[in-house]
Amino acid sequence: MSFSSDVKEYARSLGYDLVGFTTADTFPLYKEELQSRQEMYSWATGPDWGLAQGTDPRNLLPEARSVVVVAFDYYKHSYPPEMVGKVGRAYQSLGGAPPIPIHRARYRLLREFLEQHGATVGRAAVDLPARLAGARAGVTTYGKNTFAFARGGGSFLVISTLVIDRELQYDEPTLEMTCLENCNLCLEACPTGALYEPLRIDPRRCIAYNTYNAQGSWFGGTQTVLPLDIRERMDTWIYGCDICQQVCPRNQPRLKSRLPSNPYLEHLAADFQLERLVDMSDEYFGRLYGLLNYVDNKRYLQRNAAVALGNRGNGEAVPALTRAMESPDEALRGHAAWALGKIGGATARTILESSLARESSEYVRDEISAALAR
Ligand code: B12
Ligand code: SF4
Ligand code: SF4
Repeated sequence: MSFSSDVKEYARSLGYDLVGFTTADTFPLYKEELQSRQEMYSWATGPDWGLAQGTDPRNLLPEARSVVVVAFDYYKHSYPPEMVGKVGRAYQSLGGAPPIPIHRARYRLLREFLEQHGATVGRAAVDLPARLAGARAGVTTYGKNTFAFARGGGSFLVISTLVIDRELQYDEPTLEMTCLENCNLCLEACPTGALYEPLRIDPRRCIAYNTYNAQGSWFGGTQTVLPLDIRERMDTWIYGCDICQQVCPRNQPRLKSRLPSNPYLEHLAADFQLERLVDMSDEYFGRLYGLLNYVDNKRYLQRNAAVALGNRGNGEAVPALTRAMESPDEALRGHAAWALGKIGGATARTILESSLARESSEYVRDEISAALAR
């Protein structure tokens, strides 16, 4: 067997569903996209989050010759209803992106295999354009929602890339959009208008971005207060968003199939409640951190959970939000006030009024006043 087929065989034995190879040539389309939408991606192209570096695999390995692209289908088990609509499945998935230990281990094994066979592997290639690399390596095509789709399949994939200094037998690129004729369901369903035209998203309006773009997050953001128009549209998402995938006809076979449950997720789901998240202890945050680790501070998840409770609009949330109004964290108090205003009713109003009487933060006072004026 050749080195190329050995690599494919080994990657499949590790559980990867798709494997393909492309050259280490630059990605001009990617450069063009990032340059033409600089204001949308400025948060991701600076020194903290160097997407722009990904336009050239040689930035990861000067002697790069090839890119190995692997994709893992994370929809092989069902997802607990308690967490669906709140946490994106990619994050719930134990096969998710590298920070999740099982995926990191799989990725490390593939890297070691390549090295043991004489290849030099570039630094962890998180910054290569995974979707474009997937299309160039013949592994995936595009949907209007910007997602990479498996050929003839769905988009519930996480994609990883490894840059190496060896030549491989390259696959035929599949750089095409394979949407159903006249379908625009994803664009119509995106609640914030983030998907503003086929194949283009303004990340700053994406619910996913807003849930974890925060100070200290991997996403290099600085946002603590969620924009009001985004809050209204976040529904109950506290980490990620799957809407533009959920509505896609090409994902329906998987969404509707009866799949085995995942015992670990079921275990987490048993006490996964928005009320509990608003109030969460450090110990509980530690348990969730394995899945929700873009933010390094529980306050952002607490804030998101408060917004989600407001959007759920159920009066049962008032006690948890009342406790949140006593938190030392201004951002949490401000978003809890917004949520109480959204829920409305006499009890919520009384809590808001008494909170206003003792509140010293100008920002929180403004949030409370706006909530009372609803
Ligand atoms: C930054 C980022 C985000 C940002 C911005 C997303 C974005 N689309 O730019 C935010 C925080 C919003 C985000 C959210 C999510 N992300 Co994200 N994200 C990334 C990251 C790190 C870079 C994405 C990127 O390159 N953006 C730059 C823009 C320019 O690229 P693009 O949107 O893909 O645009 C493409 C099209 O315009 C296309 N194109 C342009 N013209 C033409 C013409 C033709 C003919 C064709 C065919 C194509 C084409 O080329 C561009 C390059 O791919 C990648 C990992 C990586 N290193 O690649 C993961 C990644 C894209 N994310 C992923 C996931 C799972 C998500 C979420 C679903 C998570 C969740 N549940 O909430 C959401 C989905 C949001 C969405 N609709 O994309 C997966 C997607 C897997 C897949 N099947 O596609 C990736 C690949 C991570 C991974 N390792 O698997 N993400
Ligand atoms: S993930 Fe949600 S908010 Fe982001 S583009 Fe898709 S539907 Fe819109
Ligand atoms: S919902 Fe329709 S338009 Fe959007 S990605 Fe799926 S097939 Fe394409």
